[in-house]
Amino acid sequence: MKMKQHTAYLSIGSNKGHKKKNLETAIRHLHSHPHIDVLGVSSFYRTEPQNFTDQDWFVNAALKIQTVLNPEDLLAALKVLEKDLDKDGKPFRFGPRIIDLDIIYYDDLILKTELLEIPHPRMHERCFVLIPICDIGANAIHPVLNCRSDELLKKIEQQETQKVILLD
Ligand code: PH2
Ligand code: MG
Ligand code: MG
Repeated sequence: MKMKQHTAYLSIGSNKGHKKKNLETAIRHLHSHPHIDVLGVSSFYRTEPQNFTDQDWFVNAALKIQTVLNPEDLLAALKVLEKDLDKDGKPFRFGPRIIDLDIIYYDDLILKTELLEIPHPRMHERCFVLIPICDIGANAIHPVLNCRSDELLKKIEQQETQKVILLD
């Protein structure tokens, strides 16, 4: 039986160790995952830390994937990968980490449980998420705000002072 395929957008970030290499390693692992196809990878950006600002800058990117996994199983797969690449884990919420993988969109699903919220609850305030998302999914619709991703970015671009610099 053929399982239904879903399209999801992920945000990926690292601010510990060799950040660019960490992203590349995580993307390689995702490519070899039996239930995940990586359809698109954005440019990489050097980004100023948000929330907890007294830490190293991040390298951030976004991924478009196709998967037969349901949202909870996809989250579990991403957590396994985060753990595999970072045995120590992050020291505290929003703190430094080798790899962070977040689900931004999953089809046009709206979901809020104790474990998981989709779309990601802070994505529309974050240039470090929206700029990479727009590289690969400018027309992806935010199902709660009912708005294209490039429109979300336009709304915050003017007031948002966060620095996001294209990595060469
Ligand atoms: N992730 C956070 C908190 N702050 N700042 C940047 N620039 N990039 C991130 O990926 C990031 C952050 C929590 O996951
Ligand atoms: Mg995160
Ligand atoms: Mg996370």
